[in-house]
Amino acid sequence: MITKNVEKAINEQIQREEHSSRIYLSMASWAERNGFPGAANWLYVQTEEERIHMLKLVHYLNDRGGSAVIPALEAPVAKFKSLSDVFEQVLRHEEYISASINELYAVCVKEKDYTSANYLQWYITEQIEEESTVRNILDQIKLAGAEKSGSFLMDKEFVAMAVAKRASLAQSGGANAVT
Ligand code: OFO
Repeated sequence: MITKNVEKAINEQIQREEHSSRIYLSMASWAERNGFPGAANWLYVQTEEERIHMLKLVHYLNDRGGSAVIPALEAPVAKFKSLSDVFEQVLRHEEYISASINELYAVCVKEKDYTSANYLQWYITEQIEEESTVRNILDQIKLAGAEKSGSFLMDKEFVAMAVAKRASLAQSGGANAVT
């Protein structure tokens, strides 16, 4: 049985993961409307991935005898200055998520809930990859520069990254991995 403190902390993480999904959905919609179809594609896949992160925690909490509570969410930002502004914000958000997962891990250890701490290892590893992918994207956006040809090539690159991301999501079972 999970303790009340761990249950509360996991519910807060459920809220953050779902909020992440909505933040990326808002960014995807902006990118789609502003001539970046490849980046939009990548962000739409990221939206699905965050929803899976949220669902995994919902099932985990309920399976352990806790209660996953589905929270209200504040509206995400809808306007961005540029594509690099979008990805600067993605990076800041992922860094915030990494810190929040570390906090959640600390709560589990404090409560001597080593089962939950062990479960969270997956999220800790996932965050290393997510931060590094977004840093890499930001570097590429900077390299591509403001010129149209650079943006065009970068957007093609995004299409390839989105296809690879979707394939790896399907390989890991996608939404089925959490049911
Ligand atoms: Fe992108 O973060 Fe979820 O965990």
